[in-house]
Amino acid sequence: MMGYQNIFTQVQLAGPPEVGPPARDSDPRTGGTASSYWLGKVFNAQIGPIYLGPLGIASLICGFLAFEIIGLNMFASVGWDPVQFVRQLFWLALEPPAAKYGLRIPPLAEGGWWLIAGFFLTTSILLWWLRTYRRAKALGMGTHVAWAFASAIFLYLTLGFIRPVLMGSFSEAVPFGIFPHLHWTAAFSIRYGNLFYNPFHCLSIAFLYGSTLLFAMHGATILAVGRYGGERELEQITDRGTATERAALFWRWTMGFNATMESIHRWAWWFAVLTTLTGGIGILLTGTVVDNLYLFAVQHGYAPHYPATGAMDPNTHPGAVQ
Ligand code: 07D
Ligand code: 07D
Repeated sequence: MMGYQNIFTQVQLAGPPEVGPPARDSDPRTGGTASSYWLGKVFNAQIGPIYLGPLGIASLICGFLAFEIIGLNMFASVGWDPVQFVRQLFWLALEPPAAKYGLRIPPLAEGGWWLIAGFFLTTSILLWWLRTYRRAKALGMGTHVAWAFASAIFLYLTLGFIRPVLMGSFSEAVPFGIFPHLHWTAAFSIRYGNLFYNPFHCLSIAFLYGSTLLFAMHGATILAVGRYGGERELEQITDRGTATERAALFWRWTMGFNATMESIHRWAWWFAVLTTLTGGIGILLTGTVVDNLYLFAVQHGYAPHYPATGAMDPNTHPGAVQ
């Protein structure tokens, strides 16, 4: 029923399975497709065909190995007690080697497992990147997804490998673990004088916030003109229909100008890509080029000298814990 649509209603199409166009290379995609009404509530109802090429399988194996090494080390850290493993799961960690090992190979129990897990996780991610690149080529698509993913991988590699190597120690890298990686994030900020004073952290935040704003505006706009065929966005680049005209006029009315059906996707791509690209640059410079971000900010006139704030150091208050 093509009735009135709002944000809580949607149209679920059901038809013969869609197998997709032929690929340009050998094509070991599974024949099978299935359909799920409930998955269709949020995604597309059709599941598959999936493509399990050698890169995909190798990536999943490496990812599984990393996951197992991390999980078993966490399990060992609670004396193989299943109850404590579940209870403390979010707090458990597989930590990188201590600073005394520098970039040398440490014993397994003192960071060796961390290195091995990191190796497999990185291999898994890089193989998955190749998969996104090669599948796009096989379908005759552009490689925009792969290059966006590469930007995220750049931040990941900076955090866990490139910067630690520049600093001369794997101890600088991030631990595996749900809360432990947040503790690392907080400690990193404090250690290097408050990440808020890193201009690249500011840029990364602006692009992250900008990404959510753009995503909300774009998603809302297309849904709002869905009844005029607005979701056929790309056709409407060359064949501007009434949906595009209404959407564009809406934004000119409300904010004076509008993106186009094509340019809005470039905006989205660049905002997302620049979040992790500027972020990675910021991390790369912290501790390597700038040792203390607060002092750097004082030096460059965007943070006051401490006494100039007039605030009392709480440690000097009567009754402060000494
Ligand atoms: C929704 C797409 C799906 C992805 C999901 C995450 C894993 C981890 C755990 C094997 C948006 C899958 C999770 C594979 C499995 C183990 C031990 C993406 C979506 C659902 N973080 N971080 C999270 C990672 C860093 C920070 C959550 C990864 C940096 C803060 C999840 C990396 C710093 C907060 C997670 C990474 C940092 C989080 C939710 C890699 C600075 C939160 C993520 C590989 C950037 C939030 C308890 C999410 C949270 C959170 C994963 C790196 C900061 C566990 C894989 C070192 C401040 N991070 N993170 O939804 O709830 O992403 O933490 O670099 O508050 Mg993190
Ligand atoms: C982590 C890219 C890698 C992920 C990959 C995916 C898998 C498989 C499996 C789905 C996220 C791997 C996939 C493993 C998944 C399944 C099954 C992207 C990643 C390859 N900060 N901060 C940022 C804010 C503070 C700190 C960025 C806000 C404090 C550090 C972002 C605030 C301190 C780092 C951001 C705030 C601090 C960051 C991350 C507010 C802590 C980073 C962008 C309001 C006390 C990272 C330059 C991103 C960075 C980063 C936001 C505060 C520390 C914009 C909004 C001051 C150490 N912070 N932050 O996309 O780039 O990450 O910094 O207070 O390293 Mg911050």
